[in-house]
Amino acid sequence: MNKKRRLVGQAILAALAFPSSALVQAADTGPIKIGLILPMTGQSASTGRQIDAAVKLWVAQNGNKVAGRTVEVILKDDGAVPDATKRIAQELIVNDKVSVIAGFGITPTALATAPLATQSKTPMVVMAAATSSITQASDFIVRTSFTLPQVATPIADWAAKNKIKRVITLVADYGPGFDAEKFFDSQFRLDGGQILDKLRTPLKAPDFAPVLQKVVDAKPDALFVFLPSGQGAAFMKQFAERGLDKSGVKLISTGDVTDDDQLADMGDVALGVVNSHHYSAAHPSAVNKKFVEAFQAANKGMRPNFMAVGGYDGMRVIYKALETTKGEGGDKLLNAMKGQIFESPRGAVLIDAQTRDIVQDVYIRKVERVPAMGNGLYNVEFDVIKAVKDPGKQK
Ligand code: VNL
Repeated sequence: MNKKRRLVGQAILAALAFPSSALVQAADTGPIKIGLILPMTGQSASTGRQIDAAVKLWVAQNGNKVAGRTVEVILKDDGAVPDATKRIAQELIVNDKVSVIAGFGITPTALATAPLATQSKTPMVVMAAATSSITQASDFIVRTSFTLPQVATPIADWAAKNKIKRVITLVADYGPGFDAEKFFDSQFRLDGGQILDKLRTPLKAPDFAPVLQKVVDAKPDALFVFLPSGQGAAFMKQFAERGLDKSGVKLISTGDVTDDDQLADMGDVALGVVNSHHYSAAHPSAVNKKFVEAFQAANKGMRPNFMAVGGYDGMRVIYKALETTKGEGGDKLLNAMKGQIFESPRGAVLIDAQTRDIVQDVYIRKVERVPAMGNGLYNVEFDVIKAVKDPGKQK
């Protein structure tokens, strides 16, 4: 074989071995593709609905052109089933030659896909899933949502400082639940509190009756709860049905439980629930007011929740990075995502260049009726812990 032939042969072999978006996109002047994988059906469909709406709002407000090229978002439904997420991601990377994969409604779907991001050098923007370890599963993962250690630690601290001494924890029985349980527990005990019991409910089709009976029997000062977005309303209903809202057991939680997607319809049982999170639709900033108004106008009045903001900010990170690389993907695109600082509807945020995780303010909020906002139920912020890094990475 002459030298030229050999080089061509090697190039073809390399392309076959690494059908990566970076290699293909470099020579391409066609559309830049973003593969958006979300649960549009099944138990986590509200997360898909919120993020999809936020991504569409971003594109409507910012246009579908970056660096002179058209941006195309390809939305796929994985039903929150990890095997489906992985198969869809593979197709998007190999067949559609996307520059970015994004979305990921629940932790198992993000973890199942992480190795593909690494192998193909495709930046993977996690807009929802919130187990601390996700960003360690691939160097190509950037997260724009939050982590459970980030939000569970501040509410433990608040509880200990507010005369709550004996707590039962209740979490969904998988990754983010384990994080919430562990980081609430360690902060609360460090502050001198006592954990009476640690309860868990299955991720799929949870029945809260048996665990709530344990709470009735043990009469703790407070029940701390983490459940994924979409389960809060069902939990609140059963909490009230058992009379727990009038029993003197205080309900405290992460903001996943008092989720803006469902909060308006939860009723009086939610009133007074103190919780911690990074986003409230009632966050009093000009940027947020504009975001909420535009989101509601485009979606028949639907109120954006923290998932929507994770999607909206994820698009910001992708667009800015594409501007920097002039549309190039791979390592360059990943590097351009690192270190971004901007004002999100939630407040100031940073994509930590070392961990690729989001650094953000965490708010302590109380559910109240807000006369200035149609007398609806909202998470009203009354305290803030500034620039919180994921405590899960500091162990
Ligand atoms: C996760 C974490 C999912 C928090 C959630 O809602 C949530 C996750 C669907 O990492 O699976 O609120």
